[in-house]
Amino acid sequence: MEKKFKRTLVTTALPYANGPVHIGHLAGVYVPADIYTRYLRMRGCDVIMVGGSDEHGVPITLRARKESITPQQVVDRYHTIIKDSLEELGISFDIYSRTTSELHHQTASEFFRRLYDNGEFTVQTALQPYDEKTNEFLADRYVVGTCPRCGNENAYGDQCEACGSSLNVTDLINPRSALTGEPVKMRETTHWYLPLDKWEPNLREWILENHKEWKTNVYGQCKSWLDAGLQPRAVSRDLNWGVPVPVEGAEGKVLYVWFDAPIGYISNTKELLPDSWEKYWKDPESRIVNFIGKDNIVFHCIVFPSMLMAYGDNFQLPYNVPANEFLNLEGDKISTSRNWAVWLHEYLREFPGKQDVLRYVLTANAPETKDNDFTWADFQARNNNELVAILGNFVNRAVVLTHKYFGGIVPECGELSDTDHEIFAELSDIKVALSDALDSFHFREALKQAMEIARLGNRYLQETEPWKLAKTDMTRTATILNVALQLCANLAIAFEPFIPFSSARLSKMLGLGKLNWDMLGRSDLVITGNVIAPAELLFEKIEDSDVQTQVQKLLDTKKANETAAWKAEPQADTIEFDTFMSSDLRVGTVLECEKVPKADKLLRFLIDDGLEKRTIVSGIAKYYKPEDLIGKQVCFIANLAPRKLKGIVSEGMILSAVNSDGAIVLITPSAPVAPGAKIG
Ligand code: B3M
Ligand code: ZN
Repeated sequence: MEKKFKRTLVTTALPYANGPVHIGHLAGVYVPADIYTRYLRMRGCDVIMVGGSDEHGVPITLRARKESITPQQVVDRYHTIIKDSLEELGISFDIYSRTTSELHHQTASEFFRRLYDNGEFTVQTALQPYDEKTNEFLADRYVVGTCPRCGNENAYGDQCEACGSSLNVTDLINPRSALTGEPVKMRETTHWYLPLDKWEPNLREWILENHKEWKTNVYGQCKSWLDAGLQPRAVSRDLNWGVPVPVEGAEGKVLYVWFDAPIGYISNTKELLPDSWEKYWKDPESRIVNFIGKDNIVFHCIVFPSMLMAYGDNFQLPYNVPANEFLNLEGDKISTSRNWAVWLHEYLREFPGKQDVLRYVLTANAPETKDNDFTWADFQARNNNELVAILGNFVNRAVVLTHKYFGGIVPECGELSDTDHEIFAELSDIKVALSDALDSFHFREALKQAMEIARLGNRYLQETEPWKLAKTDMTRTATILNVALQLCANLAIAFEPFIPFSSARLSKMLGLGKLNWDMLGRSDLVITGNVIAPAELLFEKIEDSDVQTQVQKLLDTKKANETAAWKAEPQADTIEFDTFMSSDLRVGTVLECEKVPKADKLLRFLIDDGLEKRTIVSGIAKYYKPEDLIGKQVCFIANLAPRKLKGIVSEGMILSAVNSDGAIVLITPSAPVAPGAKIG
């Protein structure tokens, strides 16, 4: 028998406020957390969901430098975008706060101070890169140099973005400061370390012995960390953005962002419930569930629990950490810096009123056990073939038929047939499977079960054919439509955690009051004699053109990235002036231009060069239409030895430039000049 809990605290990973949130964040964290919380609310549980923006850390300072604004301005901007867009998606936070709040600074500061006073930290001195021009220590990200693996000259101190290797500052060849370009010097600095090794036996017992039921990806990662042996971890940094280390002599040092961020869960709870927050954290009858992505597992299962144990005072460790894997986008890793993402705030603008479609697709395709791929084709297919064709279609048929045969009044349910009994028996099986799946954090499975109710409904109408019976047996027709409407009401309940906007519309259409989970499975939810609203479509088809627009947007991003990654070639060896002067460059006017047969790259030009006419063959056919070039002026090398191309003697070479995307662009004079004019 599962332990009963008095209350539940749901936490969601705090997104860095250095960019908006994208579908990866949603699928990994916010949508599953919201489903779980809504489900518990429907069950009448005492549950709160807390979240907020993670506003400290180096990435935010980097962004601020790049844009020449302050870190505070960066986080103000993104915190608002993130908060508003999550709210619009229906992520039903009880509080969404931020780590720059005064309460958080106080809470994190006090937390550190208690560990410090209790002697929970060790102090270590290490060498850290230093910029002597600006007189500051540099975070690894602030050091650039040559990657020892691939030779990229702009690799960061923690990672080379060209080849993907993770690096240490000391691996870089010629490390220099990203701020000033100065070569970095290594200087000694002192930091506080949390000896994770001290907590290893407790962690082993807590996770490896007592939480074998955790998701295998989470359990496995914890086990490999624990088996590798834990090391003390630095919890402070030399940085001027963050929670100052509350210890004398620690000027210029702040708490490491991963030390203060999880404390944010505590600060948020405190801010929400100033008088009763403690019971969510310290009562063994509370259960804490941390929704996170897989890259955050070590911090939530090893580091933060060690901090909580070091703090003592009855702080409870999480009941579960149902971390998800990653969601990719059209086959590529989602990346904020490469703008390879579907941004939530843009989606909301471009698909107004379609919050539920995104919620549905991200759940149906959630990366629960392995990385998954989001594609726009799948988005469209799931909307059109599942939401529209199965769920929307069933509800629409039931409501339309009720209007057609009973003027929109819920008809009376007569005696139930065997088929009707079977329907309700299946419904009650679905309820068990659906609830089990939700309790065990299997949201994809849960969604599938909810959809089973709509499939059941469609099958029921198909088998009973009330539109035929209506001609002969209105009593039976009434019963069938009553059953169908009861199924619709059950759908409103079952789908509420997943697609709350549609559930609310459906519930309103049927005139239902407040819904709760206990009602699921019942056959008397829609009241006989009540009038239901006219049918309105819950979902609409997504057209090819909508999807194409999105795909095109991604293609444009890809192209922009390739162009951005383009670098001019290194300069060629120096030549003497005379060498240059020996090439005879001129301007000519195009008299004729045509494609060279059987050579798809080549154009044949006839050029007026001021003396006579000359033929030049040039490989630019992919980029220009021949007829567009007639009459234009081009630049060419006049004294190049003639060569034969596809049987044509080419007397010179037309000058062009190869653009960053590989396209060829002709070089032309900025104003007309006399044919044969010399260039130099
Ligand atoms: N901001 C990392 C992330 O967004 C971090 C999570 C903090 S949760 C306490 O992946
Ligand atoms: Zn590299």
